[in-house]
Amino acid sequence: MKTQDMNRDWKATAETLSRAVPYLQRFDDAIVVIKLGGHAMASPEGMLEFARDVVLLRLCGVNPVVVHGGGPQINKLLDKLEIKSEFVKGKRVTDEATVEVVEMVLSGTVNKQIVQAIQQQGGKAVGLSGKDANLMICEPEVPELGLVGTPSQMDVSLLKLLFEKEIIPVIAPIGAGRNGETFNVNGDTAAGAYAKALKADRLLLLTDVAGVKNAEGEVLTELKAHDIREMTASGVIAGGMIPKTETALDAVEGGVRAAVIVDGRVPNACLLELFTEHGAGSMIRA
Ligand code: X2W
Repeated sequence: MKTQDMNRDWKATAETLSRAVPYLQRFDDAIVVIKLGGHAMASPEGMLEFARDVVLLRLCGVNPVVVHGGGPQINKLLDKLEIKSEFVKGKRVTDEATVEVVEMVLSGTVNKQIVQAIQQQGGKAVGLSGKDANLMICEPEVPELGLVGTPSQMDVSLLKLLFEKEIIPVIAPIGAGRNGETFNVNGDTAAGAYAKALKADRLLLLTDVAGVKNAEGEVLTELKAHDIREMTASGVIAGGMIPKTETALDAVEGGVRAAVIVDGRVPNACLLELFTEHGAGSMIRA
């Protein structure tokens, strides 16, 4: 690079940082719950970038909480073990044999990959599931789904201790049952439950789509709860977007300041969403 170009580059970096000051102030000590889906973890470069963004958030005084999924990773091991699996309305029907694999993959492999990636970027992370310190107690959701849990009691006191020590919690969506059961919880549902229990400033649901679209196919950057209801009733919001918008709605009506369906394919999506006027998806407020 020529010296002149390099100067321009550094100047742009300095200007970007300077323009971020009001956002850095707004999010100082804020709690931001980030849902990272299993698809987003497929590329090592994507993981590295995500981990670096989370470390930067922590350095900027934000308290990030990562709640992850791992659907594709679970499918892979179930296939290898020749255990058949089916989904009803986006949720995996989970029997005893399946939940054993789900916990192994989520709490074992996936959780530790994220913890390690964050630490490779210089952060300090701790891997947990809902079973640790009674974080998330669940009840069975509906009998047809077997061991799929719905969060019924949250205890986030451990997370607050971790914030004080500037440690980043990375949480697998597994819940404990009152009778010793292990529950498989949808990753979005779990992220929403943690965000509500923490009264988070933001819930960021990272996805692989551009955001919530209107009937004309345009991405809407800001929506109110009633917009979501109308668009769902009229069928404009459909398919895989429904669980995301439902989680977002439930979160903002449960005390989360705003939920954002973020396009995780955009580079540095979390930073773009929190620290620039631009944003990177659809923001939902009560
Ligand atoms: C999910 C948990 C993982 C998850 C499952 O078994 O696949 C239920 O369906 P993604 O990557 O976010 O889809 N649980 C009940 O949510 O993963």
